[in-house]
Amino acid sequence: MRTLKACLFDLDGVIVDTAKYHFIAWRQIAREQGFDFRETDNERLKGVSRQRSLEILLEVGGVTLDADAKLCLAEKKNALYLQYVMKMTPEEILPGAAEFVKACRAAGYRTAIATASRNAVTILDLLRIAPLFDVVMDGNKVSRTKPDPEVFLNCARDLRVAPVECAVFEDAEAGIEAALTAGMLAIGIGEPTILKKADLVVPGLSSLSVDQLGFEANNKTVRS
Ligand code: B16
Ligand code: MG
Repeated sequence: MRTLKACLFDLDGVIVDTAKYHFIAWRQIAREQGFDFRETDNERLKGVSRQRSLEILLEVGGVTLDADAKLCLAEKKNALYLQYVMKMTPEEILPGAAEFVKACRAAGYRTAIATASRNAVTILDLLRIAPLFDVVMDGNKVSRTKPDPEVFLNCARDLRVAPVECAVFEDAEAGIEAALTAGMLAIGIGEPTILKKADLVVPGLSSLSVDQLGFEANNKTVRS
């Protein structure tokens, strides 16, 4: 049995669907490089850092570029992406997400955002939900991306709780792996067939109650 003290939320795919804007921006970069980038390829970019996303994109198109050209393209993609992000409003928060985070806080859990995105603070401000999180651990503050557990372990450290006292909410396979490596309870948001290793998978935060979360934590044996 474990006592839960904190809830760590991934941003894209859990709190808000920015994947569609990432896709539009990456597809434009691909077209400029002379190849097509499809929505199925976009799945591979979820939860992955910007630089790593570019490498996957270029791999799909069979394009090789030097480091400077890659940096330039990543910056261009981000400028395109931000054109969409800057128009975001609180209506784009995924169903039940803000309510679930508020319920976690009301139940006494500390809360954090744990994301690969370097635009997280801007997005949280535009959605007007920044005050719902005690800690924002984003792509500017970590050096290793998921499936490395660094982002989640940093959250636990800053929240002053033990990793075993944390639950992670993640839509990407690499994020579930990272949570389990950190020794945390891993709640998958999405498809059970993709998030096979998660302790529990739900379609969205609107399908989960804080009581159910406590129940899952109680039933998970602490890994040594
Ligand atoms: P940025 P998450 C991730 O967010 C996205 O899923 C991923 O597609 C993106 O490449 C990454 O953030 C970096 O985003 O370009 O804004 O720094 O799922 O970790 O919240
Ligand atoms: Mg995600």
